[in-house]
Amino acid sequence: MGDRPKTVTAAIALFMTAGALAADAGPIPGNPLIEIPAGPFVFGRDDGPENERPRRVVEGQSFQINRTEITNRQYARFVEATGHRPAFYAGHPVLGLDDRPVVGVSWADADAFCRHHRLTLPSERQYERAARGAAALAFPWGAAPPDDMRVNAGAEDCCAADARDGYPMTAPADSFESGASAEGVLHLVGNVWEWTSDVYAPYEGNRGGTQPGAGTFRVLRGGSWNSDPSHLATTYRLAYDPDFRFSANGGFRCVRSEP
Ligand SMILES: [Ca+2]
Ligand SMILES: [Ca+2]
Repeated sequence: MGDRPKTVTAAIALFMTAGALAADAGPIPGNPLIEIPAGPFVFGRDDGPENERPRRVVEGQSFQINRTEITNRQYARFVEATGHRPAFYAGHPVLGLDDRPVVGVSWADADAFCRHHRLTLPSERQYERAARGAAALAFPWGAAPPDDMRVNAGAEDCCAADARDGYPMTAPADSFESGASAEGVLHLVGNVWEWTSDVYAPYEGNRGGTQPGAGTFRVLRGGSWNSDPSHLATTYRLAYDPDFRFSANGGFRCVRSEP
């Protein structure tokens, strides 16, 4: 028992060192890029909605992903530097706060932001690797179902806001540390849906037939502040009109991929 505190201290110090080594300040001030190592991971699943099938193991390349969703402060700097149109909710008393994830952006707005920083939107595969880890976790933090400490979510029934987690709408992008992924990425589930680079289509090997929106819509991932538990999943695919920029619950983050 006598040396137990020492062991605990050593374990915490090691974890912090590993975290520091894996982060790169990146091109967006205040939003470091977190290294996601190469290796096999599970993509898709067979026990959920038809469009998430089939489950298969794929070989992942290493990449880096923003630690947090892009914030209003970060998006405003991009608007100022480029003259790009502001986010639709930039002036909203809650949704427009500096530290909250930017919402009210089309797919092209999000893509332009990432490209301005010589980054791209994550592919569905990159999102899923970052969110599920190498061990096909059900959630970024593990197997336990979402709770008020880990996720900024909505009500149990579909599509209503809920403040039991402390936030009726968006929460600061840098919050809910206990919901972080193994690599330390925040809000991969909940807070705001996140645009991916992928055009919506059935997965390779899917036998479900035609899916509405395939070939034209883009995919959002992760659920948001007004999502119920069925949408707060690392595999759920939301196909959406890429030109729609009026969603108060949709944002994004960026990645840097290997050349
Ligand atoms: Ca909430
Ligand atoms: Ca999110």
